[in-house]
Amino acid sequence: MTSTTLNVLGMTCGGCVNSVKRALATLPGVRQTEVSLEKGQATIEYDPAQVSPELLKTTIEDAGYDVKA
Ligand code: 9UX
Repeated sequence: MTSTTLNVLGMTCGGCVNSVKRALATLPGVRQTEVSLEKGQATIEYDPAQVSPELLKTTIEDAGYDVKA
């Protein structure tokens, strides 16, 4: 299992946090996500055999937010 923290731009309320969590939860291989509205960060625990960091990023972007490494 691997963990990464991504900077997520554009989250402005708790609903955004839930949107990001929901989007990530649809990906096979994602085990756990912690999303901080205050920090604007998502920490994601995932199986690198099943999901790539690039897919984590594009999934958050497709949900309507921006990701800055
Ligand atoms: Mo809150 Mo975010 O009303 O996509 S859910 S701003």
